[in-house]
Formats: sequence, structure tokens, C-alpha cells
Amino acid sequence: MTDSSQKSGRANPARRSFLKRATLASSATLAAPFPLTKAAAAQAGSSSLPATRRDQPPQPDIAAETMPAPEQDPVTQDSSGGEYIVDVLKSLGIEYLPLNPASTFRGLQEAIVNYGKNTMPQLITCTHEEISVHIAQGYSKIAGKPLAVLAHGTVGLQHAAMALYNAWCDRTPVVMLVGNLVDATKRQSPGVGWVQSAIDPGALVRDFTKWDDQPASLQHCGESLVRAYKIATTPPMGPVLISLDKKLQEDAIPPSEKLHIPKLSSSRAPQGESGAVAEAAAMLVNAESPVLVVDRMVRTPAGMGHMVELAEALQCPVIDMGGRSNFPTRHPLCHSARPGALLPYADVIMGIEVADMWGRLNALVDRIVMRERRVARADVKTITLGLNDVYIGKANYQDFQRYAAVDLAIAGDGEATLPLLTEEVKRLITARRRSVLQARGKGLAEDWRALIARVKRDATIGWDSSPVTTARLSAELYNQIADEDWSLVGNGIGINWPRTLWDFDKPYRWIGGSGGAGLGYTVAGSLGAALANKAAGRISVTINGDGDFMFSPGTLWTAAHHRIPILYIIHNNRAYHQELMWVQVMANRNNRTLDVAHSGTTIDNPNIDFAAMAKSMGVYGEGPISDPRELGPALKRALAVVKRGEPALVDVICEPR
Ligand SMILES: Cc1ncc(C[n+]2csc(CCOP(=O)(O)OP(=O)(O)O)c2C)c(N)n1
Ligand SMILES: [Mg+2]
Repeated sequence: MTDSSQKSGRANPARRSFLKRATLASSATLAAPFPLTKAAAAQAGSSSLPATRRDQPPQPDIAAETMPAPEQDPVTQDSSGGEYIVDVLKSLGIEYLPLNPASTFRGLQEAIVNYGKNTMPQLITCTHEEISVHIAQGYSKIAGKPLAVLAHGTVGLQHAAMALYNAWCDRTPVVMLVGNLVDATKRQSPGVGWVQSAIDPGALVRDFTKWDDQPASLQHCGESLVRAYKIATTPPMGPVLISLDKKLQEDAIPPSEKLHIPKLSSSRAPQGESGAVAEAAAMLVNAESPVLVVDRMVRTPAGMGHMVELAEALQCPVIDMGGRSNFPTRHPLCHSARPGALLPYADVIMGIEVADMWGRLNALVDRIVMRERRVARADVKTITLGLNDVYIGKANYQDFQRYAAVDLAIAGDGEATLPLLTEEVKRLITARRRSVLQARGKGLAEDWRALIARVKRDATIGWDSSPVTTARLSAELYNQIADEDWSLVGNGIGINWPRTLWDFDKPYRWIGGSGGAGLGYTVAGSLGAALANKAAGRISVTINGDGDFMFSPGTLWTAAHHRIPILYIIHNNRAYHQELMWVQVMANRNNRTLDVAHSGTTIDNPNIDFAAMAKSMGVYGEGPISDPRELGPALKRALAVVKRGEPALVDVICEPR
């Protein structure tokens, strides 16, 4: 903490006294909203009463003014608990703090902007708490570090809850801070002091946060904030919550308090046990047709390189499920689009940070009678590497997926364990074995070339049709950005073209999806990632379902206000098309008409004018575009706006998928 005399933003005491008097006078006026009763007026020595309030301007509250003067209380203070909290946040290097403002954290907010000079962290104003948390989620996947988010402890946290669930399922760190007034005798009454306080705010989201606390002192607060950061960022990562007592933030730091800022001692990610890793290496090296399946693995810039080294050593195919950008899409061992051609024939399948291993080995046939179908060979040997069993955490929410009876389960962080595994694999490969593996690699490269040729051919189907095909949308967009340093920060449901047509050669090219499939993520998560990309000068683009977008369109205002460059493309099928298809499935099952499946599932009549919506919030907008020939030029114009550092939106009327 700095000396109190050096503190920034400290108003001069004379001005504070003035403010205090002004507040007393105005509260006296406010206390007399209606005419005084005769009795009260007489008591106050007044005989002339206003007839009605509408007739005359508000009268002074004589009763209040003639009451004994309030007890002397301090007019200003020369420190606040909020300042200490700001210092702790600064020590953690938290760059931004998305928030929607609320009185339960006015103490901290004021300290951030005055004492902390609104840097590290800088406030990011959001129009909904769900946006705030999704911004933090998206940001962390590019920046590799978390943001803190501020919200009201009750109503704000209720809004934030679904986004915290997404972050939890996505294994992303978020430091959620909520304001709460613990001391019941200090809650404003009448007012919202009581309805917006809780004994235990964290209870609302405890099932999907890694850890939470409600510190009772400032030093406790400092330690809990640092601990929260540490827990959130130790794999498997996840959101944490600290409930900040309002009085703790607002009150002066007691002179007797000897506060210090605890040092962050980050935990190294746990590596798989060496014996088990050696066993896995032997299984992989000796396999005839091994397959590596990888999902939410890459979490640092080095992760993709580790994955390439392992696959190349083994000359075996990789199926990247897309939870992160784990493997370069133009690598001849990238076979993400061919799971059906590989998994049924594999003799060893290794899942790396795959949440749903059962779902890779089996399929559930979604018919009236739901049947399981074995996908993998009965005699396949299976390995898992990841932290699913180390920290399943909570029992209530079922994101841990169906139990998979694998042959070798290694508890360890995927990215931290890969170098050890690759080293062991290389050690075991004899010269003879190497030539066998190289022959396998050649065959896989041929399959890969055939796959890419087929995808490029398929992408031209319906090239000139209107509504625009999702293939053309993806191709036109890639044409415009391929030579730039781009990052696809979000994608619409079921739009798989970029993952086969585009060259995802770096981890930041793609950051995965929402985690919990909670809608409203793409619009705001994309903005968070764009905020992190801004520092690196990257172009962020996102393809956003119209349904997802409408959960949090206010995100556009934040993009404009904070000048965050990002290109929003609306994949506008004027529907919650995923759900329309489910209603059709049910109608089929019941042998009834499909004609009414649009009820409750379409977003038309009236059609939403997304470009006008963008403009209304200060964002460049184009569209609706339904003629595919207009798409390229519109994207070019919008990207010019993004390149000069601002957000832009292009609304494209597309085929449903
Ligand atoms: C918060 C939330 N509400 C409802 C759903 C159910 N849901 C899944 S996909 C979907 C439709 C999404 O619409 P859009 O983003 O336009 O994508 P489309 O299916 O049209 O391609 C809905 C409503 C959900 N996943 N999350
Ligand atoms: Mg839609």
C-alpha cells in the first residue's frame, strides 16, 4: 500500500465538506415529498401550507431542518479497503474487469477508477452480467490468464450464473467478484439493502465453481483473492468466486492493520506418472493403427507443437474435436473430419483431455428405442490422459459424461505430459519400426489429400444459391483474412467448413466453444477473445448464430464503447434451427405433420435488422445480404473498419446449416 498522503484521487477535504453539506440539504428536500400535515407545520412554526405538491415547487423540510444536528461523524476518510483490494488485483496482473455497476461494490469500483487510475484492471462496461463473464471466458483462452468480473452478489450473480457454468464446463479460469453486505444492521431500509444481500452468495453457483470464499477482514480478502487466482489457473482450470463485503471495501483501513499483499505462487500443472506414460508409449508404438483423439488440451502457445511432435513420431492420425486449436488443420496427419473412417479400425485409441471418451468409442442411436452402438473394435486398447478424474469436483451437474472403461487411465495434464510421452515414444521406436511407421504416414497423407480435395469440391455445391451457403460464407471470409494474422474467435452451430477449409496453424486461430452449450456465449465470448487479440494486433472474426446473438446483443455496445476490433458475421437462418430440427424429429416419431415445426423455433415476422441494431449502438453494420455476389465486397468493407480498430457486423441470410 502506498502512504495515504500519496494516494491518488483523494478529494480535498474542503470539497468533501461541501459535498457533505450539499447531501444533507438535498436529502432534507427529498424527505418532504408531500405537503406537511397541519400538525407538523404547526410544530415547525409554519402557518402557510401548500395546497398540493403540483401547485408549488417542493418546500423545505422544516421538520428535518429544525431537528437536532446529527452527531459529529467523519466527513472524509483517507484510505479505503477497496484500495487494498485494487493493489491485490494489480499484483495479480489482471488487465480488465468487466462489470455492470452496482452499489454493493461501489467502494471497490471507486477505488479502481480513482486510486487505481482505471488501469490493471481497467473497467469494461457491460450491459448484462452474462456478457461480463463470457468476455472473461473468451479472453482467458487467448491471453492464457484470467480476468476478474464484478457483479452484484444476488441479482447480478443470478444473471452471471449461466456464463459461469459455460466457463466451468470449458475449463476456463474466471475470478468472479461479487459485492454483498454481510452486517444486517448496516443494510439500507427501506431500500434494496436487504433484498440484495445474502448469507452465502456463493451457494448459487457452488456446484460449478472450483472454490469460493467470503473474507471477513482485508488481509483475509488479500489471501483469498490470491488463492482464488491460483486455484482458478491450476489445471483443470475453472471459475472461482469471492464475495466482497461492502463495508470491507468502503471503510477506512484501520490504522492498526498491517496489510501485506500475498505473493502468488502458481502451481505447476500435474504431469502423468512416468511408469504409466511409458506403458502408454509402448502401446502406441506397437499398435498397427493407433488414433489420437484430442479435445480441450492446448492451453499455451507451446501445446500445438507438442501434439505435432507426438503425432509425427508415431506417424498416426489425430482427430481434433475442436475444444481448442490442438493440431494444424493442414497437417497430413490431421484427420478430424474422418472419425468414422478411423475409429472403427483402430487397435489403440488414446484420448487426450477428452471429456467424453465413451462417446468416441460408442454411439447412442437417437430413435424411439434408444440403442447403443459400439463404434470401436471390441478388442481395441484404450488410453486416456487428462485431469477428468483428478477433479471431477461436483456431483450435481453431469458434465463429466458417461463412464468409459478404458485400459489405461493416466491422471495428468495433457499439455504438461505430452513431452514426456513423446520422449518415451521416440526412445522405443527402432529403425525397423520407423520404416513401418513412415509407410503408414505416407498412406495417411494420401487420405488427407483426398479428403481436402473432396471438401473443396463439396464447398462449391450451391455456390451461387440464395440464401448463401455456409460453405460459401466460410470460403469468402477466409479469402479476405488468409493473409492477415487472423483468429476465429467463435462459430455458429454445425458450421464445420472452417476446420477443413482454413489453415489453423496456431493455437490462437481457434479457441473452442462455450463449454456448456449455453447460448449467448458466442457473441460475448468472441468479444473477450477479441479484447485479448487486440494487444497482439490480430484480426478477430466470429460467425454468430442469430439465436445466440439475440441473447446478448448489448455486447455490441461494449465493443463500440471500448473500441474492440472484431468482425461479427451473423449466420442468419432466422431460426433456432437446431431446435426446429428437434421438433421435426418428434413430429416424425409421432407420424404427424412437419408444417408447424416453425412454431416456437423461428425468429422471423418481423425479421430482425441486425445491421440497424449494430448502427444503433455505434457499430458499423452491413446487410441483410442474401445475394452471395454481394458478400465478398461487404466483408471487405467491414474488415476495413476492423483493421482501423473498430467493431463491424455483416448480417448474412444463410441456409440453415
Ligand atoms: C441458454 C440456452 N437456451 C436454449 C438452448 C437450446 N438451444 C440449443 S441450439 C438452439 C438454437 C440456437 O440458434 P442459433 O444460434 O440461431 O443457431 P441455429 O441452430 O439456428 O444454427 C437453442 C435454442 C441452449 N443451448 N442454451
Ligand atoms: Mg439461427
